[in-house]
Amino acid sequence: MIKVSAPSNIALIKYWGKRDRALNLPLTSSLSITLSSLISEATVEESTGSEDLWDIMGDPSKSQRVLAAARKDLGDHRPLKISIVNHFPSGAGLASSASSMAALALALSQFLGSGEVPLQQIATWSRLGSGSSVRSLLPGYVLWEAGTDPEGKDCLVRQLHPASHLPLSLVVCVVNDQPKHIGSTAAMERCRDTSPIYDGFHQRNDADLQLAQEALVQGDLLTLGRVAEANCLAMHNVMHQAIPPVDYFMPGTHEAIALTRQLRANGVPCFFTIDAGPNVKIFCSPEYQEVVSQACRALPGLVGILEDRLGLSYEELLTK
Ligand code: 2P0
Repeated sequence: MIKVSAPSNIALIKYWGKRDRALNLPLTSSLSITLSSLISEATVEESTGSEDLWDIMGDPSKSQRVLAAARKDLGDHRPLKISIVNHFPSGAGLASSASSMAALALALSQFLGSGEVPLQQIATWSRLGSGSSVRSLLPGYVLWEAGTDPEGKDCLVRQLHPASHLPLSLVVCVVNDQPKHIGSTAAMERCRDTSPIYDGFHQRNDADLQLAQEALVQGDLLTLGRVAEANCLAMHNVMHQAIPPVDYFMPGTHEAIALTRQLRANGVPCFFTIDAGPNVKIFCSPEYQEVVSQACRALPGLVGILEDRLGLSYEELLTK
């Protein structure tokens, strides 16, 4: 039996559109931070019956795509028993599909491939379950390159910097911990088909990504935070202009955005980002985590707060 865990990741420059749906290839590159404690755990063992047994929350189709890809590459078709547990709310825009698909792909690489499978190949399996999951395979600041190859040969994931380069803490304002009303894939497709600013969002990607990468090299959190906020709001504008609109925001979302701006005006350098859900992730240097978290506790529209940090090394990621 193999048990592997993988952390969630949060994009600072977002992935919001595919160039190939079947292969889950992104239109543009994205940049993320890999967390430490918001994790999913995948267990793989041989099934005693003649069919695969699944013990996972929700629809197994994403996991089945990951398993099919691993089996095809490794030629091992033994029936398996697979369970996946998310140690934080699932399907609520906290990237549980990213951590769970990354954990599953890693577990399969160990169980079926004896740990000998190259990272980019594991990423290919994981990507078929959830595009953004490839970024959870590496710690620190991670770049997922879109590439142009129709089969995705140059759609690669790589670490830009370890977490220690620019340590960050994260305070997640949980506005709603229930599964979202529309999944990411369907929401991206509605945006592609109906939002007049979908193409514009992807055209600005290069500039945002370059600015973010330069800011990272300089250790310039202010510039990184500003471009991350702008990129996040641009992505949500794309959604808000879709027909019908994809609107993940709730009253607590607006409260947390306003609080972040107010804290910043009061000298606390913190920044927000929001994914496909209403929950707001506020990031800051570790020394400001407590003041941010205290301020968030006073917001009436939240159902909870989660705290995490960047911090895993390669070794921790693989052994956690
Ligand atoms: C991201 N999100 O870059 C963006 C920002 C949500 C908002 O990647 O369709 O569940 O399975 O590839 O991986 C959501 O991602 O989507 C996502 P699919 P996935 O983090």
